[in-house]
Amino acid sequence: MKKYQAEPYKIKAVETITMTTQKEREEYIKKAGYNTFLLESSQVYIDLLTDSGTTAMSDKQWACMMLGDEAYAGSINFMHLQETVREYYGFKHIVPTHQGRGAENLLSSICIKPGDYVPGNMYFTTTRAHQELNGATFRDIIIDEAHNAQLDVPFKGNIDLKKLQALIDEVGPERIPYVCLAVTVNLAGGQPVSMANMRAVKELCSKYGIKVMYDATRCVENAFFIQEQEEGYANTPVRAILKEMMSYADGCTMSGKKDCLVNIGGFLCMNDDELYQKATELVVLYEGMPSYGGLAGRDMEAMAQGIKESVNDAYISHRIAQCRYLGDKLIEAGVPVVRPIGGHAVFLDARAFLPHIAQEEFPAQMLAAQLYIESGVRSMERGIISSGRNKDTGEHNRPKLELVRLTIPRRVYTYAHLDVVAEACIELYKHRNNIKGLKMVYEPKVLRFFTARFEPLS
Ligand code: PLI
Repeated sequence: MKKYQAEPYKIKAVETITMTTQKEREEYIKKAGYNTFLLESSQVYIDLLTDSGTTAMSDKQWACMMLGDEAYAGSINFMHLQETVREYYGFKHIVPTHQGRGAENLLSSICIKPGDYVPGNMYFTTTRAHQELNGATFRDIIIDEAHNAQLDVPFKGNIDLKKLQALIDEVGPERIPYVCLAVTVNLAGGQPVSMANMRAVKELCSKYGIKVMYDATRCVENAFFIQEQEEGYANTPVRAILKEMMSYADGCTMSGKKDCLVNIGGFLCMNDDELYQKATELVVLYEGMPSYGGLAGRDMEAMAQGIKESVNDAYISHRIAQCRYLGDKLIEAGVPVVRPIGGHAVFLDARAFLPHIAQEEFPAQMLAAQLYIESGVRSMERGIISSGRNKDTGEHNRPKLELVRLTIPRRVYTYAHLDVVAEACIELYKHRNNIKGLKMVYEPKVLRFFTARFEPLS
């Protein structure tokens, strides 16, 4: 078998991309306030900003778009989506939402009361924002290893059961509405959680009557890592692993824009009838009827088809191979990246890349801007800017991980594109000592990384 498996698909439609000059890119990034989120996509050559909603849908999914039953209520596409989620994920109830954060909003609003604590295996930006908006304090209970970028150990996304137990002892189980367990952990580098850990978290929570709600956003990628690396799963199909994973949860939020292979969509799942009732009361306020939740019928049909395609073993092993192809090239060249390479991206370790820039001078933000200037490749800061400020003290949160994410959209780019990305990073690394920091000149109050603006320090 080849180390980097060839694409298990062929290309049927082509989207042209344009190349710009370095001089043009210097102007574009300046105009965008050194924030890659504020670039126009027409100014980008290879777009590794995110794997969210950037998937190439299959011919079958495009065919599904013609099967949209755009009824206001009870569309046939909702029935298909419901059947599919029940079959592949195993939950009893599903509430569609326009995307993942729509589901997070519903879950946080229904379950959290002010003064509660929500423990999780590292934060995600929108997830924590919804928890905090509803009056909860987030507690990071991921294993310590996850905060060490260079440490190459499996299942770095695992929950530290001692940290979970300590929180239960400290605040009492009645102030923990649920544990938010993410599979995989985006901001740790796309690191997976082992099946054993999921089982153990469920067991501990059951003792105290605490719910376990998954952030299932990249759950299929997580299932692949279990198949590859956890004892006893080598011969189990990803599809079956996924179902077992979900059996240790009481429900999940899902951003369909990642592992469900669609450009828009999400859902909230649960087994509890009462919780479902509450979700249906709230979804009509924020999203729409419980049978469409902010989605067109065609989008639900495409998502149902995407869920089926996502558990195809050839698809998912190629996806991970693409990430490793890029990661291995960088590792060979000595460029510091988060180890092991995760499921959706390669993360440059900006602390090690630019040790001469202090965290308050936003090394990862500047590294993403410089990579764009160098090559037209768009990436994203995942460090101090993404981490925001402490909701009580107003100080910057200072994550140990100061990263730039090179996120690989699903079924979009070829290995040749990834060669371009690798070469650009390697070139930049050679000139890293010339790179200086940034100052923030505009800071929005919530989720600042999306629209904050910066100027280079002289
Ligand atoms: O972008 P949404 O609203 O569909 O999903 C929110 C969301 C929830 N959990 C996790 C782990 C995510 O990664 C996530 C969205 N991620 C984005 C947009 C990303 O670029 O990683």
